[in-house]
Amino acid sequence: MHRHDSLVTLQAHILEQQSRFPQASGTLSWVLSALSISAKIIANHVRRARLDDVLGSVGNENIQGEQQQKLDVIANEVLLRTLGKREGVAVVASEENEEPVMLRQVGDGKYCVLFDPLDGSSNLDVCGGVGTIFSILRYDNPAHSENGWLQAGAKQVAAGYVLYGSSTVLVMSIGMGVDMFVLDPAIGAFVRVAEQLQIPQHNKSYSLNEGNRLTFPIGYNRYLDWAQANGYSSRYVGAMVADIHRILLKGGVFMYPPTKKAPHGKLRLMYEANPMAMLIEQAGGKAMASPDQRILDVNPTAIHQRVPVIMGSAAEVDHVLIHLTTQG
Ligand code: AHM
Ligand code: MG
Repeated sequence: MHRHDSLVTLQAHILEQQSRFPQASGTLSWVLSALSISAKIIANHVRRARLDDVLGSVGNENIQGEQQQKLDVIANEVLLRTLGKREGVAVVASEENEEPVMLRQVGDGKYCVLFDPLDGSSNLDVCGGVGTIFSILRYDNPAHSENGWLQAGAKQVAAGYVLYGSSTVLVMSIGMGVDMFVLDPAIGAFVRVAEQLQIPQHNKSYSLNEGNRLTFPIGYNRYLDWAQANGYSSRYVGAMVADIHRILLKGGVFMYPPTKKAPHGKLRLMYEANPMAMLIEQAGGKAMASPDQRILDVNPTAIHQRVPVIMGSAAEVDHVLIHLTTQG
């Protein structure tokens, strides 16, 4: 059995980090604890798939024009209900809702929480990994009152994801490195299993939907030719949280390039690309939208906007970028 020097729960970890900032009000800690409770409730629903009637579509399309799965709706409601109770939250924005929901007047709430409640939900039918992704922005400046959530990812105060895989894992950052927790179902608490994660600098592994290869910009195909000639492996779950979790732990590069069907890529900037980019960079990796555009510097113009994604080990990302810019 693996032994830890000391057992630190997520709750204790958050209080520990908060105590390093004597002036902190504890508001962010309350928001993070709401996310942790949501994760436990959603994990419980995911684990009961097929025992309870939670699979399949509800027959509606969400704002993205995608079929909503029953569990998408359940997870969204869990997050809205749990975060709605926290006074520090002024606004929540979800992949599943057309417009952000204002919970309180600016000034009363301090944060905007953006999330994808259940990313990769089509994997649920086959017992594959799915996840919740979240991004937290400051929202206490009255000058920001209109569309104040449209801030570049570099301004995130916290970001993270929960992977409902063979175990339930929560990975997050408040801008001081990346820490990892596993839900211990016996005690109902997330227990810290790793601190200050660092992404491996190299791994000959790429992760993207190669089925779209014929409609990628040419540079991606130059990269794939090079990678395949150089002994790279392909690993793609098709659920961003599961793919990024693997890359964070083992290295490699994850991509969602522009395609004919999705000319700006498929992934959403505000609640998929930005939080993952913060985690990857905090772990020493690199996250780019194009050779000269860091994801975290993209200035958003719409809550559901999409962005191409190239992220992972810095050296592996660079191998992609060089093929996008040269005949390499
Ligand atoms: P979703 O938010 O509708 O679940 O879609 C996002 C998912 C990501 O998890 C994953 O990286 C991507 O879509 C996979 O797309 P594709 O099936 O085109 O490869
Ligand atoms: Mg998603």
